[in-house]
Amino acid sequence: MSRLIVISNRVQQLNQQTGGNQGGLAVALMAALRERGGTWFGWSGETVETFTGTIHVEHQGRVSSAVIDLEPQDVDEYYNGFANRTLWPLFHFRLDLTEFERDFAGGYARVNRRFADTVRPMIDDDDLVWVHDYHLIPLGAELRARGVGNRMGFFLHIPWPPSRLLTSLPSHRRMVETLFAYDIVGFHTADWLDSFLDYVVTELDGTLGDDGQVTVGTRTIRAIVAPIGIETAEFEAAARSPEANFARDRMYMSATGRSLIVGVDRLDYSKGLEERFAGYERFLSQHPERRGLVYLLQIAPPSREKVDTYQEIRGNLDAMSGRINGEYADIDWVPIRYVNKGYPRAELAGIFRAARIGLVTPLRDGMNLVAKEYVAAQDPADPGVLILSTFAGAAAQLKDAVLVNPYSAEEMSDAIVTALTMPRAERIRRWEAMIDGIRREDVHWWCGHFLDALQSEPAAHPA
Ligand code: GDG
Repeated sequence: MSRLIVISNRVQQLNQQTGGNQGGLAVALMAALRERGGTWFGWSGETVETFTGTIHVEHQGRVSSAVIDLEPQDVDEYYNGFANRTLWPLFHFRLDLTEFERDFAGGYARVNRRFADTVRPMIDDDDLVWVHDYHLIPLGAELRARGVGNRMGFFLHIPWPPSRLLTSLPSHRRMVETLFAYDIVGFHTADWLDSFLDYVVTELDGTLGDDGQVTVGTRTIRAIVAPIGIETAEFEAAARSPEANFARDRMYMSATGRSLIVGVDRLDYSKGLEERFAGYERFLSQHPERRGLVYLLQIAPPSREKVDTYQEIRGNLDAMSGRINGEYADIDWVPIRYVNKGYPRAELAGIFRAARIGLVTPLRDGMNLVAKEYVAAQDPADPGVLILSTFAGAAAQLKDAVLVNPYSAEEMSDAIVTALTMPRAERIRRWEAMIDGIRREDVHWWCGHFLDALQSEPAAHPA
């Protein structure tokens, strides 16, 4: 098996494998690296006044991490700028929130060059290079320019937007063309892949061949669907651990017989939290007979706090939860428990297990791992119900969830009633249908699927 070089914006610390607010990407990639051995390269999260290119390396068994510090201007323009103020909103269909600044694009290009310069000497001839996500789209082209002939793959963890939205990005053609430096480009769903292919045909005059082949000019790459999974076995076990049982009992005791509805999301506008609160409020207003019998626990650890829109959404959610609680709470009942901090994974698993409903309603999401984790944590004999947005990539696989349009407060309210009144036999039938796929296509399957595709490409780039 070839060694693996994973390159992503941030790198998971080797000694911190559980707990904290770990993104889905981190959980998935650490599992892949432990399996194959290799290096994970990225930004340390730290800044230095002047960029030096010094690499800080740590080893643990067959896995090492290698990180570099960036300049404050890099962080402003590349990370908070182009990645999180331009590409993230644009790729989540939020043109209204997308900021177009030349400085952002310049900083993005500069940091991709800095990544390429520093990681280049760490790449041996036989290594597979796997680049992750929207922060690093042009990195493959920068590495080719530095003589890297290795097989290189790119995986996009977020949606690919419709062509008509993407063309609003001033440098869209140049950016998408750089993807043709890779050998394999992967997406979570057929929808995101189709949007990519549509762009390539309409904007780059590309042609499509068999088996996912896409040609632009003289370059042919393969574009594939590889839906990410979770560490299912580990999460199922975590949900039965003493920590999980403790968290579950804590929930039961504080709930005094009420049904728990749970949401767990990074505080991000793509997760549809305001719409979720509005849907829950609709449920409370339309079903007075059910008030006092349920409560919503929304766990939302803050993220990207340097970006204004993230501060705004936090303010809006504080106001909404305060208003809804003010309107509907009673002396012994609060309808929304809204918590702005993260919990260790095992505790989260216990909370999921205690919840009668998992409410996962992003407005747009590449995949959404929380949906899969909620299902994996359930008691097979008495599982809860997953309410899932049709706009999450996960909806393509989890067809036995109660699917909703997250923009519709009425649909969300109806779905909550459907879930609360669903007979146990139907809950078990739906759960069995979902857990089956979540077990089969777990994160190890995902890595294998992507890396097999990459490994089987002919090395078409002699250095
Ligand atoms: C991006 C894409 C795609 C959350 N709160 C806590 C906590 N989490 C964990 C969850 C889950 C992960 O973070 C979030 O993953 P998601 O997939 O839901 O969302 P993003 O962070 O936006 O991830 C997404 C993903 O990449 C992978 O490709 O699915 O579409 O946007 O694992 O459990 N973990 C802990 N405490 C928390 O409070 N320990």
